[in-house]
Amino acid sequence: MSDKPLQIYIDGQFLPQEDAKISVFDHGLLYGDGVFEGIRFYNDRVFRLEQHIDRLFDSAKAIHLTIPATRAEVCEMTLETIRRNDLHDGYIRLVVTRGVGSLGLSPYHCKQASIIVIASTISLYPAEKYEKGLIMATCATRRPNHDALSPAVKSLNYLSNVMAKVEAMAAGAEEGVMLNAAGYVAECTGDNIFVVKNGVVYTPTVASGSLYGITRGVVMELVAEAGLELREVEMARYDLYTADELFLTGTAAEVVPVAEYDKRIIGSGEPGPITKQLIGMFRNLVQTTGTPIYEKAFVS
Ligand code: PXG
Repeated sequence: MSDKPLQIYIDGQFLPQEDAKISVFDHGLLYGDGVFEGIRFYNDRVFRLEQHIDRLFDSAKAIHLTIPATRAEVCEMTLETIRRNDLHDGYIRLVVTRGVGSLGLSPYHCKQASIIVIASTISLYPAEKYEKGLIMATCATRRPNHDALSPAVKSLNYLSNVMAKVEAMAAGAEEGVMLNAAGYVAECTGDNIFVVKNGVVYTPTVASGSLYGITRGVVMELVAEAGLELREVEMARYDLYTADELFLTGTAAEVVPVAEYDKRIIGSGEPGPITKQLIGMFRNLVQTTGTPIYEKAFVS
């Protein structure tokens, strides 16, 4: 990345990063009241932009938050933020906070939600992890139950994920598996999870407590394209321990193999053939599809 300060979009203005600030009375800060998206762009194209914007609006609707812009406008502010920073490959953090209110939980004192777009880069796992696989452990912290906070909402409340990440790292692992209240596998702290067993690909149902991951959806499409069978199931730790292959999906992580989980070596201990095939297909797709960032100016 260059030394030029990033231009950050906040509520209709582009500000240099040192001036890009929000109020201490914003309920996003006071209560984690808001929603967000993490989006990637590759080779001058934003990957699955519309799907991310749709999920953002769904998350907002679920928490009774009105985004003060249309979907098309949010797409355009995202693209314009990348253009203003003259970036070609990178990561977008799109945040909608409840906005400025009083010191009290009620969101009804917050006049208008704030929209923030940051276009930058993200540090992935080192390249070696895609060749060798990650080490994972089970976290003590559970995914929130559907009767607490819907695990499908991509909210600004990531404290349980942060605690789970701390637990995974304390166990000497790089990522952690989060279970639901019943003890079934939900997902990881910032990624969805997939198992390959006897040539069939499995992933936990969203009802198990996972996010509708955009990368999860893409990998489900790629599994079908590869002529493989995919099953969404309730999954226990046992199914992960005994998997032939295990891999994670996420916007930041992309598709990354797992080599070891709770001290059990997964499969042969090396990324398996189906994982490798899906990584190849995914890399090809992100480089060749997506919403163009810079071509729009030429459309009459
Ligand atoms: N589950 C959770 C809890 C997530 O936060 C995913 C699954 C994967 O979803 P997508 O749509 O990205 O395929 C996520 C998203 C990070 C980081 O710094 C990770 C996410 C979001 C923001 C930051 O690792 N993961």
